[in-house]
Amino acid sequence: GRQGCQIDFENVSFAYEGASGDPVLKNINFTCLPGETIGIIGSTGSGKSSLVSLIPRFYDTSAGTIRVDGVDIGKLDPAKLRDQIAIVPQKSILFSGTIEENLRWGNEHATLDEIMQAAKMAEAHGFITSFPEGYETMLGQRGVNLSGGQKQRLSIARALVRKPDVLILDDCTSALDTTTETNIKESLKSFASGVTCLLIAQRITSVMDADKIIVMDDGEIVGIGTHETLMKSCRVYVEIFQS
Ligand code: DUT
Repeated sequence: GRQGCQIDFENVSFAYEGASGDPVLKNINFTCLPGETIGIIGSTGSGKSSLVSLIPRFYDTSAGTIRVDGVDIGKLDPAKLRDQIAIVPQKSILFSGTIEENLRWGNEHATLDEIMQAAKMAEAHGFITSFPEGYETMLGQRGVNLSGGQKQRLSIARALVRKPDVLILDDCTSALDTTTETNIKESLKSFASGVTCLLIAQRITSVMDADKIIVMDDGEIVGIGTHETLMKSCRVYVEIFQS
């Protein structure tokens, strides 16, 4: 089992190569403790996906430092770093093959038992076993048609099969009802010894019970705190709440 990492952003700025104008991220500072769940909220284009894409070094910062368990990620072996971090993207990427094959992708050594464990946590085991062929069910052109929410749950399960220290969910619970979403979050709390989780969301209800919520606006953090604190102190957060 894995522990969950501490993540520190220190004065991080970032601009996409070749892009003119303002950086996409400006002077980002925050700490995420091992096992914490951090919500990230903000309008479209505010920089949420860009921020999390820096953690596995899909891009390098323009300025500032990101540390994982105290070590500058610029000094870490990228392959090792990426092995610790699982990102579930906005659009799930499933391929033609069985559900089991899709869930094993990224961790070839996973046993069927581990795969089922992950699927249970992601609230996917129920609908998978309702198919006559269960985990052998084919996906893709000649396979079953899955709903958006079912695809999202398979993507989350696939990430959990990897047993990451850091789990990043990039707005991938939008097609789930709130009960399913809540059940998944409850399971994550008991996952291994506690994964560090960054949860990007559109809805306040998706993040309101996080340990901390980061509010992004135009590339900047305009608020960090619990739901209660932000409701009292962060205009942008209240606007999202009311919209
Ligand atoms: N951007 C690029 N190149 C990319 C990705 C994004 O120039 O490859 C720009 C678009 C936007 C800014 O970066 O002006 C921030 O985008 P990001 O996707 O990080 O914002 P978001 O908060 O995640 O938006 P959304 O909620 O729509 O996913």
